[in-house]
Amino acid sequence: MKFTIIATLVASAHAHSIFQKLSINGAEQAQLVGLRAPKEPNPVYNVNDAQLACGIRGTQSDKILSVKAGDKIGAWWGHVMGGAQRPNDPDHPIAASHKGPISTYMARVDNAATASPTGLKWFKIHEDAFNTATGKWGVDNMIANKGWAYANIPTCLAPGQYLLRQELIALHSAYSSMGAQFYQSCAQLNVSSARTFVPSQTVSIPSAYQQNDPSILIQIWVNSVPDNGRKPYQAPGPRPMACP
Ligand SMILES: [Cu+2]
Repeated sequence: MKFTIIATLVASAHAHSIFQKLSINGAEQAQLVGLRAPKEPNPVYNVNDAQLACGIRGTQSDKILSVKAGDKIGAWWGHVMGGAQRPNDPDHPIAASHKGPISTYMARVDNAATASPTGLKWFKIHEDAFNTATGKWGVDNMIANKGWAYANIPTCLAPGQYLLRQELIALHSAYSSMGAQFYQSCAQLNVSSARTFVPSQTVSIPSAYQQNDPSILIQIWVNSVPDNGRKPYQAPGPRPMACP
């Protein structure tokens, strides 16, 4: 019995996930095309790590994907590179224990295939954090969507090249410092648009987050249920931009 419990804990500690594929208005792209992604499903723990921007350095596509303002971008998460680690992998797309918010950011760059991920001015375009009525986290919705989490390119956004960053924060062990797990990859996009909006409220990543932010150092387990006691939860960083 004791052995079983320990084995389960060890297995879940290695559950993790990788954002490794994109879709554009439902059209699935080939794996890793137009994407910078980690090779291994390991998270960043330190909010001051430069790799918080686009994930632990792994693969980097030489392709830039063409999209239009207003397009629906899908990010696909899988337990390991390729998806499931084995048939009926219970930790694919991610272990259900990994409750937390999913947020999507963008940043303007000169060349999306070559730009450094550090020193950029990021703005959030979407977040799916926590629903107090249902007790569901963004991660729960992604699992229900078979690994897909979506965000729309703002309709007003100025044309140009951008990195699109989707971040999943797993909060199951966030009750201790450095316990929150940050997973992210960055898509390389060329956005065409008829409008010219440039978001003025931006943040740097890293440095936007504090390790002891109440959204990052948090006990979500209340009475043995990871639902934050149904109290409101706000994802770290700014709120999503709104078109004027
Ligand atoms: Cu994990």
